[in-house]
Amino acid sequence: MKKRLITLGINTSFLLLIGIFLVLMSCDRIQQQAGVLSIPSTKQAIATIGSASGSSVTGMATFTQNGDQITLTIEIQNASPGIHAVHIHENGDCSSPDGKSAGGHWNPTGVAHGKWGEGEFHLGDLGNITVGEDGTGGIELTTSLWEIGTGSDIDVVGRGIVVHAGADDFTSQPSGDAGARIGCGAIALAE
Ligand SMILES: [Cu+2]
Ligand SMILES: [Zn+2]
Repeated sequence: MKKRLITLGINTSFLLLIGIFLVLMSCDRIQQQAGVLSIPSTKQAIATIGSASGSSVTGMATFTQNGDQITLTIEIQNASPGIHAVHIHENGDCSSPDGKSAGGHWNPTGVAHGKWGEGEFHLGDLGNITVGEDGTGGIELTTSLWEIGTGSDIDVVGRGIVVHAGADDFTSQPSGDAGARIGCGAIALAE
């Protein structure tokens, strides 16, 4: 009698294990099917903004792709209250203390400097950030004019984000007369 009970116990456990195994298998299959059906994973690029020209500016720029739209969010801290120009510059190189290693404005379409969305403007002409009394500020921009990680002329990866001491007047050539470079960050593909 006791032996029969043990056998029954083993059989039940065995069936239970098979059951769990089958449930796990089907979950895995559902996940695989969902993977095939879902839209391609969103690509992201980031730049950590560090100080330049003796400032104490810090910040973060995040590019997130959704279909053919890329949304850029920039947040800065420890900046002087007021208006500060921010651009994408040619080089993701912030090695020089004055930020000049980032080169000029990123301008793959070869047009004049200007205001984003109005007439001619560089693809790096992001505009101005208004910084409050607490030293923080930011901008958000969504566009289909850039790409992330494609290696094309309009790929933002490998470029640099530069924050300036002054405002961009949107008319002075070639860079809006925005003054010294007080923040700089290289744009890299996020893992
Ligand atoms: Cu600039
Ligand atoms: Zn420009």
